[in-house]
Amino acid sequence: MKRDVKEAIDYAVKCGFQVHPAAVRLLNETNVDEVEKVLRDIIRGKSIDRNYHIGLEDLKGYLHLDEPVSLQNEHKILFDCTSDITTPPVAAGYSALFGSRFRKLSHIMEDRPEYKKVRRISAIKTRLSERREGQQREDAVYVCGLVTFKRVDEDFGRLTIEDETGELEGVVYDDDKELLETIFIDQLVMARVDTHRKVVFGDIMMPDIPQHKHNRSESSAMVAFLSDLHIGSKYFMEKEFEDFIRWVNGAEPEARNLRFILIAGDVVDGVGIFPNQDKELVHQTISSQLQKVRELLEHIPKHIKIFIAPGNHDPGRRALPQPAIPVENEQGLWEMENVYMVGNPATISLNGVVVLMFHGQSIDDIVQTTNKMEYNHPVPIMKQMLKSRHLSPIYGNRTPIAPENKDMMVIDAIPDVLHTGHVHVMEVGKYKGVLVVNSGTWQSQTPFQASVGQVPTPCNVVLLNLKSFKVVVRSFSG
Ligand code: D5M
Ligand code: FE
Ligand code: ZN
Repeated sequence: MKRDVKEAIDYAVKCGFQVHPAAVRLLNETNVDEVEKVLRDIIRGKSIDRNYHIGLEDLKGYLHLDEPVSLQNEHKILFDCTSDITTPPVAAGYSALFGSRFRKLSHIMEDRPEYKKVRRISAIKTRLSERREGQQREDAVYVCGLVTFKRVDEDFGRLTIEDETGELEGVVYDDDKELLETIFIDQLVMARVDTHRKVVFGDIMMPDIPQHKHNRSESSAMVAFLSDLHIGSKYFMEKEFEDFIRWVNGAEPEARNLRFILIAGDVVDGVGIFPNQDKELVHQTISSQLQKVRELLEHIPKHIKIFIAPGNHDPGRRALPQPAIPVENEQGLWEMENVYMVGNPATISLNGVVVLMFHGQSIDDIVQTTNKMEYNHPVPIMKQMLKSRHLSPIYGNRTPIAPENKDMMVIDAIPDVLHTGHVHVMEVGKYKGVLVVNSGTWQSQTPFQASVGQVPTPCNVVLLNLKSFKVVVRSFSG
């Protein structure tokens, strides 16, 4: 008998337990790390039930030996911006980017009956001047374009819309004014153009999504949503994260059915991301931070697939869309058999359930420029992303956006789940059948966050059963 196995069995016997010969055989024949710890954990569970026999089933259950074959863990990366990222010249790039955005989002609008009444802004302006010269009123016309300016005052709102032929300024009242509050700068809208001396926009519409019937997995495989680990920061809650990993290796039903872990950015704290960051780091280089990531993730069983997308603290490029964390930074992570490095954003199918992962840096600009949107409630912001069919509409604020030829931040296909992070607040909601998850953080409140009154909700894991679509939140905060 192997020495560690013998010692572990002696320990069990000392605790008053009998170990079935089949279980002993299994321990001898398979390579089990920390055998004594395995028996200790099983004993702890069994003592509560006053059951003093350790059988083959107990071991198989604990070691997940029966499950990997019975629960599917199929994935498909449906979209990863990494492969589409180019670096065209800036000047051509931005007009190309906004042209692409305009076309993609207009295309979504084409299904609506009002779209037939859309006229180009240059044509609308011609009509307006003819009308001022006393010509006949015509049927309602609509405009479809990107919002370049908005302001909401006490009595009315102001709105400027642009298409490829020009800009049109107008005012909005009542319900449209309410709606204007939640509209993002640089998103696409369609609106009726009424004219009484000045332009009035009415019936404002966003691209939006129809009621969505989500896909389901055939088996009850679970996915865990994570983000904002900030490994390398002295505020990374390593003990709690290790508790999570211990739980993943344990015998609770949700853990035993876990097949996927998604990490939506800010995996590491990075280097030089904010002034004097070095004073808040325990690992001073990107590579030592990523090595630590690998060391931690290596304790996750290999039948669980881990998808890692970057955030604004991770290496690679800073502007959106962001390619996957480069292989040069930590080859070991790329080489792990159950780790998949993807870009930000990325769309992944997990047993047929489609998840759109996006770190969520644009939330900073949305909070700053949009009324009624706040850091401690990311869900309404995420719903608005679905309504505007765009992950990062606002250009020219804090979130750098790259001059790509194609706007990869448009939500072309409707996902079953929208997963973001960044704000360090865990919140879950639903919009027209789409599950929206902000996965919070594993970093305690930083001095910066304290100074601006941001209160994170760390160490909560959102778990989704891919068959029943039931969500459970498991807390590891002490
Ligand atoms: O962002 C963590 C949280 O802190 C997120 O809610 C944004 C906020 N944050 C970060 N930097 C700033 C600045 N400079 N101003 C305002 N709010 C900020 P993270 O990406 O983890 O740093
Ligand atoms: Fe973060
Ligand atoms: Zn972030």
